[in-house]
Amino acid sequence: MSHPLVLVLGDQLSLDLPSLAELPEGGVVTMCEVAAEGRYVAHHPQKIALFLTAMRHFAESLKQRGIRVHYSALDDPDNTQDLLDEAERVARLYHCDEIRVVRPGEWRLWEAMQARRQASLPWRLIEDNRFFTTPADFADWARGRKQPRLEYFYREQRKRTGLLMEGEHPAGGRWNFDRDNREPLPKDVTFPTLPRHAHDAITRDVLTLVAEHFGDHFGSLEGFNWPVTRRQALVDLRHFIRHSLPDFGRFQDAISDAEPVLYHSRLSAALNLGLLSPREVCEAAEGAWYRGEAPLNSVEGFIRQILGWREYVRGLYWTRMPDYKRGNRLAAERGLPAFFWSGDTELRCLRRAIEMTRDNAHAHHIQRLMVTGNFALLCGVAPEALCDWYLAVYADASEWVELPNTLGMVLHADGGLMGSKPYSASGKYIDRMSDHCGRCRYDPKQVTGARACPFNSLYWRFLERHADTLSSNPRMKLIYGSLARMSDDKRDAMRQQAEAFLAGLDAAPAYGQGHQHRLHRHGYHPPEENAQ
Ligand code: FAD
Ligand code: DLZ
Repeated sequence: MSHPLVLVLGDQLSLDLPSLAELPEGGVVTMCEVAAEGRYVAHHPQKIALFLTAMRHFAESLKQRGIRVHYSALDDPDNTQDLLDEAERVARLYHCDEIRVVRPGEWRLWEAMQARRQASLPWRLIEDNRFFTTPADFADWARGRKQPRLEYFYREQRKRTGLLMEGEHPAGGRWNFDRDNREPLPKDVTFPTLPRHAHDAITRDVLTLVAEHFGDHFGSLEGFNWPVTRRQALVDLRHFIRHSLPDFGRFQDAISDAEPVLYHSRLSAALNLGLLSPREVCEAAEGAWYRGEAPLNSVEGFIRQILGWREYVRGLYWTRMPDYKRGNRLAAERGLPAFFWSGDTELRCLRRAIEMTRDNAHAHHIQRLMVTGNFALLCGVAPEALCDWYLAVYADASEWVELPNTLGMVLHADGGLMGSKPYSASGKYIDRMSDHCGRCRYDPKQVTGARACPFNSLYWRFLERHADTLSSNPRMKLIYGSLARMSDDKRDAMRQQAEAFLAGLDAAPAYGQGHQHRLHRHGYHPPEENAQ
């Protein structure tokens, strides 16, 4: 009879994980904290701390259920500090004859595990059942479609799950209520405050450990307030459904200078770590609509993000990798602007998005897409540089979800799989959807001149530069018409304005120069200060 070791990864913290359900009598489970996973990109310290403390809490809950767990802590002297090597070391310790693991969240690990399937200590990969769809389901759906569009995938998902369905028909008679979901924020709005999660001894130890080992990474540990157990994640879910979901839809696209979360759920990290299941989150939102506690535009919009987008990006990732990662349709080659690692820029919207990222290891979708993402798209930042940044700085970042969003949705580098047109926008859009511009040194109404918002000239330069690829896109005909009607002089002036701005960006010191003192200013202070 086989004597397996079950490896539970940092984003597999679900008691109903299939490898745990199949655990034989006396079977051993291992969880491994390893430095390599904290460093393969320089993850935000809050992200590392979240993974490590959530892993430690999960290991405790397995032990309380009588499961034998070998937990490799980061500072164990024998720790090999590499995920696969460490699991193999533990397997030998317990005389196991195979290692079982549920499909990891990143291709690089999946590939390395596959390569060891025939080894003397073989790895056995088990399909992850914690999503609505498997990669095979997605491949079946996408087969024969020229363009696997989200909207059609999402409708199939609604029919398959019955979520927001009235018999054969979508609830409310429409699949999509997006047109009701584009309001900017009114002036006197107040937002729900996220629940505060007390730091217990486990979290306090981890925060100290992370400050010690990863304190040189971009990001502050100070405001760490992530749910680190299932119980805390459920508190956040209930809080969101009650206080934020009703307004989620209306203000889904809005951006605030002061408020990082608005009416978003901030549930992505808990979902991605496995503390919450996507089904329970969608059902909780659906229940609020049935009880009359949240309007359909909000509930449908929210469910679409999880049942639609989240599953769709995962399907794309697993069916298109590894080629997907090499996509660079717009031949973008610029390095990442240095201020992405410091927030040191006079563009108010970018400064605030990066400061919020530094402080919270989080920014909401529109900040990621229309502020930092849009800017990188317009400047022509190389996909690899931008993807590494997003993967590093957000607590919810795992490559299966980060890569299609960054390379595909933001940079249009997949040639239009994720979106039929690039999400490029000028300063006008940011002005309409946010309250940043009134506090900025630049004017969103000016295209050239010393006070002109750089987004404007960059936007027109981007359209000019990619006219061969984009001008025939039916969704971009109108904007290319406007460009064509501009005088040559105006176009020359805009082009020069954009080029001068980009030359300034390239001349700025590269990442690493002079950012250390800023990181220390935002470091984690000893546990007693944060203890609650
Ligand atoms: P809400 O707005 O409350 O949305 C609810 C849930 O829907 C989220 O928790 C998330 O699970 C899901 N969701 C929403 N939009 C998307 C999307 N586009 N793709 C997949 N799931 C979605 N999300 C991640 O979970 N991890 C990432 O690494 C990540 N990287 C991103 C990078 C870029 C450049 C962009 C534009 C988006 C990225 N997203 C990522 C998607 C989205 O921005 C985050 O899921 C969202 O901001 C998380 O905040 P929230 O939980 O408050 O989301
Ligand atoms: C992000 C992360 C970090 C920082 N540390 C660990 C770790 O020590 N052990 C672990 O199992 N996972 C960690 N992770 C998540 C991994 O990088 C990776 O994304 C998932 O394990 C893939 O399923």
